[in-house]
Amino acid sequence: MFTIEKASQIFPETLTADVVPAITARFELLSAEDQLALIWYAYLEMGKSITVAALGAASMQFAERTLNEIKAMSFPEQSQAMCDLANRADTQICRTYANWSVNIKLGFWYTLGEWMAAGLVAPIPEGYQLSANALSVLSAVKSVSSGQQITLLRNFVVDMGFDPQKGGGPRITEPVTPPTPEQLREKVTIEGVSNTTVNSYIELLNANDFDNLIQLFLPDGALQPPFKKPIVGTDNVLRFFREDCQNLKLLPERGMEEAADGGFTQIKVTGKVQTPWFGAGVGMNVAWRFLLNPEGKIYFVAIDLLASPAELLKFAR
Ligand code: 45D
Repeated sequence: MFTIEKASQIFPETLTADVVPAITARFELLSAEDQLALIWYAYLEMGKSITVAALGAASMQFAERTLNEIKAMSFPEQSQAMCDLANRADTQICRTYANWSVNIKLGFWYTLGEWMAAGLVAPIPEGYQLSANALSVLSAVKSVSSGQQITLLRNFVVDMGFDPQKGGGPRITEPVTPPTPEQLREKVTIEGVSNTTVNSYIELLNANDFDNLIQLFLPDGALQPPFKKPIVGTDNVLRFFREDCQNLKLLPERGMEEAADGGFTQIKVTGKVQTPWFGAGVGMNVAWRFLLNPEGKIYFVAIDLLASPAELLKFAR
């Protein structure tokens, strides 16, 4: 029978963007100053072709106290606070930061970036020279596709802060917005796949209807986000949906389905995903690899960030 471990190996020919964890690992070895400057340069460079959207003001209120605290500091103190985050130092701000959900962290940096550009927060020093290693990481970042670049930026940011054994306090997350009303939901069609569970998965996630979405999963089912370990079980998967999956746009294109052991069905779908941060400006090339039990419940689904657009068409038999 299937285990999560075995399930995660379905469709082994799928090539994922391994440059992302490789570049992230090299980034982590840089000094805090280099990290901040590198992100700044990468962000400026990307800003020429894609724009970041500030998410709702409502979601920013969770970082507001910390942002105002930083705004009130002197420039050297601000630089220190940002270096502390990159250094994962044990400070109050770093502990607060560690408890925030991904989107709150991104919104916090988005605001700091705006303030740096506006002269309200200490800029990267004029003429700052990146180390040779940092220059090489920066050129690696510039060389990958926009979907891979935004994944890198997100990776750089999420692991900052100080986390005394995962969260010294309660997790701070944005409120869950109500699901899209039925009449405004969009139906999807996927070339080569006609499976009600898969279609419902896409439609319910696009509608932020997480309570119904979780019903598609077996109680011990799992979801594996790109470059992560599987998240297992109803409570954990539902929490992940509520915290990290609001307002995504899944645009599946094509796929294939085939029988697997024990009456299970394995289905691979490829297509694009847009994040609310960049909207239609960045379409990430992804694959969904589903394993459904004989009753059509999801035992496992992996979401992979693909190595190249060619992977969108690859369905080896
Ligand atoms: O340090 O089916 C400055 C799942 C300089 C769910 C800065 C999914 C200093 C199931 C510029 C100020 C979620 C898995 C920093 C599907 C400094 C499912 C600022 C997939 C840090 C499909 C930097 C969803 C800033 C996917 C502001 C694949 C950086 C979603 C901002 C992917 C970076 C979403 C931002 C991604 C990055 C979003 C906003 C990769 C956003 C990335």
